[in-house]
Amino acid sequence: MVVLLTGGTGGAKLVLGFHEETAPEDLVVVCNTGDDSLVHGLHVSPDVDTIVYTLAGLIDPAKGWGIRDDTFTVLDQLRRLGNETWFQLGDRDIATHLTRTRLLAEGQPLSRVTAALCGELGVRSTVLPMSDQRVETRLSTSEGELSFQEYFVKARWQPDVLSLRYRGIEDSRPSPGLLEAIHDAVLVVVCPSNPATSIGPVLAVPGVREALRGTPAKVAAVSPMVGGRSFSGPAHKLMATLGVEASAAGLAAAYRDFADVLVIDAEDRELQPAVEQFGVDVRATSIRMDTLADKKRLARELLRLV
Ligand code: FO1
Repeated sequence: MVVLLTGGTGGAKLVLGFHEETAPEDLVVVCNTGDDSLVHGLHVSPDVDTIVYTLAGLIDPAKGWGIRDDTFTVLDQLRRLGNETWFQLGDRDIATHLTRTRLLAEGQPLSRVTAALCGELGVRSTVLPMSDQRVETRLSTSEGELSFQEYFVKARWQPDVLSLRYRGIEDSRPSPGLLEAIHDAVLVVVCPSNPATSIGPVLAVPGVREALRGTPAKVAAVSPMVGGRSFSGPAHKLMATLGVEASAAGLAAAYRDFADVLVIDAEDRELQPAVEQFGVDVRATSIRMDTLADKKRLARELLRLV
């Protein structure tokens, strides 16, 4: 069994590579839920949905989130009715949020709701939200305190971030089966997702970090950046909130207590000694995942570690 810890778009590329290269039933994908938001009264779980849509073959490949060829009739009407519409919800995507919101209101935990959505959409891998309890990433910025989506989508990650916290994390518990999956896996992969806002919340759920330290599985992390800049999004800008520099070496510092190996881009090869000084092994290879072939090749390289 392979366990993948991930956020949304960046991590989903590697998740798809694994999905193509292994039996889908052997994959457990653990998703960040710190980005979850209530939008027009609906519970939106962007990272969970990005993974589910990716594995169901529904993802919009251009945006990396939402459903391919979706329409926006509901959003247009919401705008007409005077609602804020900076968060783009497609019509088919809204069907997911309506279903999730109803099932949650009926008392089902998010993990069970996610399993039900996976079942209906034909996803055979296990997709686990990190926790059934509500955790919300809050950023203290030059423009005041913002939720993740207010920072990322509405403010286009322009405000300076002074600090961040995961509201509710102390009272959260890992989703049922999450710690067992980490313990029973042969390989755990930390996907190339934002270490502060995507992986950080997953690691902060009580018990997860300890499980990663204690597992007999090989634990590998893939860098989300090259040359000190992220492939997409603000990962490099937010590394300082973890107290580390924006580089592969900073990532090694952040993950050193549980990572056996860090996969960095060949262009960052000169950082190998700086990573190794944290006691983390290095694999330098191409970590760009523009094509399906790239995603599969990187998954194969990671599988070869075990
Ligand atoms: N990202 C955007 O940049 N703009 C949007 O309007 C937007 C809407 C959206 C709706 C549903 C969903 O599942 C994801 C959506 N995303 C949007 C992506 C999301 O904000 C981020 O990719 C993740 O939260 C970061 O991992």
